[in-house]
Amino acid sequence: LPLFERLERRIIDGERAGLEPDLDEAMTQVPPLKIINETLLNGMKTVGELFGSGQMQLPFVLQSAEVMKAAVAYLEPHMEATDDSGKGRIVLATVKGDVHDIGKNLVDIILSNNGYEVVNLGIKQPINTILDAARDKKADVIGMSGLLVKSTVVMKENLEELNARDAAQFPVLLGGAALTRAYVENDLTETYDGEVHYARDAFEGLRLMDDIMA
Ligand code: B1M
Repeated sequence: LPLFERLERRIIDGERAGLEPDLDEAMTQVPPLKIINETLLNGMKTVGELFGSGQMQLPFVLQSAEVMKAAVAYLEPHMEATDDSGKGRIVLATVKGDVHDIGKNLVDIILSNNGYEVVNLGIKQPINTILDAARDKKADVIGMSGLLVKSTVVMKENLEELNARDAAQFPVLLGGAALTRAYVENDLTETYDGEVHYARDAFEGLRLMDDIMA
């Protein structure tokens, strides 16, 4: 297979051996972020479709996710970073009950490379932990990620909890595959006493952070 198709195939097949040389070769042709966005994420999309339609079993999805993470980790040091720093601080977490973290970690990388300090709490984080960290670290923004449909409900409950705990001064950034712009901009805006923003991808997340911090 040609290089970029082969890389996409590696994600779908969860084939780790030989990944690095392929990534090295790819980086001689296009920037690392483009490899992620246009090649590797296409592979993950196919994995999601195969899994969703019952053509792929969970352990294979996990293998694909591991190759994806290894690829992103390999590419990250080669990504362009701005010299800015101290643009703001975000506490970032995948919400309670949800283990998906590839998207959240991409958001971390994009924000970190663009002047933001990211406190990445990891997966399955209850709102108490998120809020404590936001207060402790004096975060400017709280970011929550979640891919499951039930995570969209958890996010709503989290916003209610932030209201109840007098924490609506934190602007909140939300993202993840099961969320829709309409749900965030209609339902969740209504729920939360503070600002709530929807990011379709990590780049929109960066743009929104720049808006919030402006
Ligand atoms: Co899961 N999974 N999974 N899974 N998985 C989905 C989400 C699913 C849609 C697959 C499917 O059925 N087609 C489905 C959810 C269905 C639903 O809720 N209706 C699903 C399911 C069902 C499950 C389990 C329940 C399966 C089971 O156990 N029977 C289980 C859940 C466990 C749990 O969470 N409690 C499960 C487990 C797993 C694995 C562990 C095997 C693995 C995750 C590994 C890991 O993350 N470390 C996995 C994977 C890999 C997927 C799919 C295939 C791919 C997800 C992914 O990494 N995409 C996924 C299919 C899909 O999403 N369509 C699926 C790439 C990633 C870059 O995209 O995270 O969306 P994403 O991030 C994007 C944007 O959303 C945005 O930016 C990123 C791009 O720039 N973004 C943000 C994300 N967070 C943001 C935060 C922001 C801003 C932007 O600001 C704060």
